[in-house]
Order: sequence, then C-alpha cells, then structure tokens
Amino acid sequence: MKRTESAYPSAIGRNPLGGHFAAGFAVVLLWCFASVAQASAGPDFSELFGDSDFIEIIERDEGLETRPTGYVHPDAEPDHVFRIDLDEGQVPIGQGVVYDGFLIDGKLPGPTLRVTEGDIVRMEITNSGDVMHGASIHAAYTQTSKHVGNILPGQTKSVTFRATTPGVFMYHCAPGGHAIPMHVMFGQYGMIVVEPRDKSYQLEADLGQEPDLKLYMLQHELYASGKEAVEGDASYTAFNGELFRYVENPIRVRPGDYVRMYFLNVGPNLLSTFHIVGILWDYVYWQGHPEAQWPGGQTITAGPSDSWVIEFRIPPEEGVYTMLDHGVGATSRGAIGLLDARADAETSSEILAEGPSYEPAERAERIGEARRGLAPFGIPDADTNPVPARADRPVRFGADVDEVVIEMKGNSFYPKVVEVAPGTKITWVNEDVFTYGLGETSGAHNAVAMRGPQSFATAMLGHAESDSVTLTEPGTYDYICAPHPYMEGRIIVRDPG
Ligand SMILES: [Cu+2]
Repeated sequence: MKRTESAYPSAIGRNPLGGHFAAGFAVVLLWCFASVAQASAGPDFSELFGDSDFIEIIERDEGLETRPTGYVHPDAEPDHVFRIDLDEGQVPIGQGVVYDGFLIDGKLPGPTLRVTEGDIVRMEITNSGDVMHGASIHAAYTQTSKHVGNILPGQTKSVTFRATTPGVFMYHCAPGGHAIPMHVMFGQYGMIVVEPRDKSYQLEADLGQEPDLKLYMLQHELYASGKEAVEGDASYTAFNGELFRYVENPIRVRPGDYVRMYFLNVGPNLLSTFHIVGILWDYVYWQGHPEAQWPGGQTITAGPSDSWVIEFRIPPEEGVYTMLDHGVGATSRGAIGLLDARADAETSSEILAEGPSYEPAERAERIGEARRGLAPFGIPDADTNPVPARADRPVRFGADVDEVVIEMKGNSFYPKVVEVAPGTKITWVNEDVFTYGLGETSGAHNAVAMRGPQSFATAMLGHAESDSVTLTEPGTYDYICAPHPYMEGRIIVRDPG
C-alpha cells in the first residue's frame, strides 16, 4: 500500500511540511530534476494540489512556519490506502458477554492505522450494513464528513488528506447529525497514529534505540442501553475490545525494556486516569505530539477522544506491573491489565489497539457460550442473554397502574421491556434532543408495532413530544422505531385470567 518511504520534500521549507513557498518552489524544481535520478522522492506541489480552488490559501499555508492544513487535491497520489468496512454485528467482549452493535472490519475497536507525518492518506470506506454509516478522522486537518459522511448501505466513499500533525488520534463512524454520537456509543471507533517524521520521542534519543514494545492502547466503554450511554452509566470498560483482556493474557516484557505506549481514551463519556502500578513515566506527550513533552508523573488524564504517548522503562525487577484506569469504577468494570516482566519472556514488538480477531468457529463458540448479551439500542438475542443486564430485564406494572411512560433516549426505548395489565395506557416521550435532519441522522422517533395481537403506530415525535396507545388484547407486542429500526421495544400485556 505504501508508495514510498521517502519524506515529503523537506526542501519545500524550513520544516518538512511548511517553509517559504517561493523559496521552496525553486528547490522543488531542483528536486524534480534530482528525482529523475532518484525515483523515491515525494510528490511536488502540482501533484498534491493540482487544479484545486483556493490556491492562494494553499500557497500561503505551504509558506508558513507552522504546518499547513491537511488539505490535498482529492486525486493526489496516496502513500497509504486504508480500506475499512462498516457493519452491524455481534462480537464476544470477554467474561461471557456478547456485544451486539456496530463494528469496523468486524471488530470493536476497529483496526489500528499507522502513518508517518507528511504522508498522503486515502481512506476508502464501505458500508456493508443495513443503516447509514460514515466516518470522521481526527488526524485530518480538513473536511472529512463532506466526503465520507452519509454513506448508504452498499456504498463506498473515500477521502484523501495529508497527515500533517504527529500524534495519536481517534477515528469513528459519523453518518451525520444525531447518528454521530449514537454510532460512537454503538462501538464504531479506532485509533490512527501519525508518527513524527524528523523528531522522534525523547526516550528513543536518551537510550539510542527504538522501543522494545510499541503498545497501542485504546480505552472505551460499553453500554446496555442508549439511555445509559447518553448518561455515561457504563456497564463495562475495556482496553482494546475485551474486558480484562490483558489480565487473561498478560503482555510479556523484560526488565529494562523500553516501552512506548500510544494511549487513546475513546470514552465516549468517561474520563480516564491511566496509571501503571510500579511505573513512573519517563516522558509523556500531550495528544502524542513529540513537542508537547512533559517529564515524570504517575497518571495521565484523558477525556473522551484525548490521547497521550507515554514512555517508560521496565524496572530491573521481574514481576507484574498492573495497568489500570485509576478511576476505580472503571478499573472494576474491566479497564485493567498486566505487564508481566521476566528476563526470559518471549515478547512482541507491538500490540495493536484493536479488538481481538476470531476464527469463525471460535467466534461462534464464544457467542454460543454467552451468559449476557449487550445490545444498547435493541433487545439482545434471547439465546445469548440468559442473564440479562438491568436495562433488558422486564419492568412489571400492576393492575393499579393506569399509565406507563416509556422514554425514547439515546436511540433506545427505556424500559425496553414492560409488562402491564390490559387497558393500561402506554405513553412514549422522546427525550432525545438532537432532532435536526431526517431518519438515521435525526433523534426524532416513533413506535410502530411489528408483531402482536393489535397493531399500533405513534406519531413521529420530536424532542419533549409524546403520544400514547392503550392495549387491551393480552399478548406480546414487539415494536421498533421506523427511522431507526434497530431500536426495539417489547410490551407484554398480561392475561387477566
Ligand atoms: Cu455507523
């Protein structure tokens, strides 16, 4: 995929991406001649920008001391092409839990993407799912949603940008409007790292070697309902897609190893104060930028979409060093793992920040053995959910209750399952606030019966609007929201006999 390892022509300016355009242009000409003999050189101005509009802005930005933006012409030749696939599906997330949500390349989190500062990156994004998806790429200092928002089922769209700022970034699904937070809460996110080109990180210079381990670590939350997701009431927290992943399979290191960690807290709601027991940081870099360097310290503090590069050495003592979010509610819900240091350890040089890959048979076996299903915006399959989470347990109302209110919040019904006496008035109230747009990209909802003794359909509800039906026939009613068909609710009307 990578077209060339060579730098963007540093001749263009005083830094690899900037410099004085006028002076740079002359050097580019020289460099063009040189490139006849040396085929590995990078693209020139016209290759990058072609017949772009706003050429005077591009010229200004190329001549600045600071980095230019990430804009390049959509036809610029990429150094990397990443093809990712957005879909809906189930993944085992450890501890007997199966998550039924939105995935990238069949994983949660999606693949770890790595490029070098100055690289031209093309993202080709395919929607293999049943609902609209899209993408937002935080490493791009230019329009992305314009090109890769609103990707319809079956469609592929692409965006090309130059990765101008080194660091650790989030990318996530972004179909537009209200669907952006919903799909992030649903699990569609991953890490993209832009390695600095000319200046490396300090510990590499101090030790005069590359890291023994590059550890890409993504912290994230998992929710049992859309309501809990909006309110930040996480069921679980995880590193790299699986609860207690590195407790079950500790990361092997050796005393003295140089570890560089690329840490991203995706959230989508909670703060992380990441700490390793027995380790103090040698250097940390805010958002992973090599110039944003701080020494020492016990934790890093990372809000949602916040990131750090962390450098440290394993002390000259064998043993276990425990990695955790020191917000202890998160630790106890899954955000904990172990670095196991032994002199004779067989080590890996990198650990990626993506969900585990399973062979189909193993995946099916784990799903078959599930004791808990988590489907934030629907009702988990009964066969993966013998012991439901709080949000999925039926809420029973007595015959003395004449009205039951069901909230629509975070693209889910809450309670998801109610049991009522015949003749009970059921009222839906839309508590989603973001109701711009239409369909998937809006928080406007309704409730439409799919199965049951009587049919019903409420009005389409905007924020703080409500509608009611009264069900008299005993039986089970399954209903959905028409614009968001993965929103599932159930009403059980008891037989009074
Ligand atoms: Cu999506």
